[in-house]
Amino acid sequence: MIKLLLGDITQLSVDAIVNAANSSLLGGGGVDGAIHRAAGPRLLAACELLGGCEVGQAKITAGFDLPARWVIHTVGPVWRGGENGEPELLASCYRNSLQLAAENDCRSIAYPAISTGVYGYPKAPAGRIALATLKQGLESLPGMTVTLVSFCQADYRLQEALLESG
Ligand code: AR6
Repeated sequence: MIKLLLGDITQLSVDAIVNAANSSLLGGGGVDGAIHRAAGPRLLAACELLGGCEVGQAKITAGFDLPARWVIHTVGPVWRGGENGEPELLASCYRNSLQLAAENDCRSIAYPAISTGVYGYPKAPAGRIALATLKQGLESLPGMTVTLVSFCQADYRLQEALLESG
């Protein structure tokens, strides 16, 4: 099942939240900064042990001070016009994060709109990729609930339109 939510992903009591990180996994701005602030310094200490992460891949840590049990750190592609593998890499972020959640017995996972902030991926194509990839992944994970979190109303309305048109 796919649900939409307008709000702050750091507040969610789900099994796992996804972090739109960078390849160092050592924190940054945007949702990454918000997650590190809310999870506390133990998150950075855990991330330091992971040795970074490739674009399109995902790694897991505990959620520490977050209501979520796990944080799944994935690294979205930087938008460079769309002809540099960006769609495949973004799909891979959604797919690998879902897979990692399932491997860790999660039944609920929440995603921010990966790559659509600092990394500049246009929101509508990014949203279509998220929905298509997650719908496909959920076919073999019938018990999993996915929440797509929008941080502003305009993004929420876009997600709603994409979900209805799909
Ligand atoms: N809850 C939900 N969504 C949020 C929140 C929040 N608390 N805060 C921001 N967003 P971005 P990226 C939305 O820039 O484009 C970092 O510095 C935001 O509105 O966080 O993948 C990393 O370290 C946007 O729609 O991630 C990397 O260097 C979405 O989250 C780089 O930014 C993603 O925006 C990654 O860039």
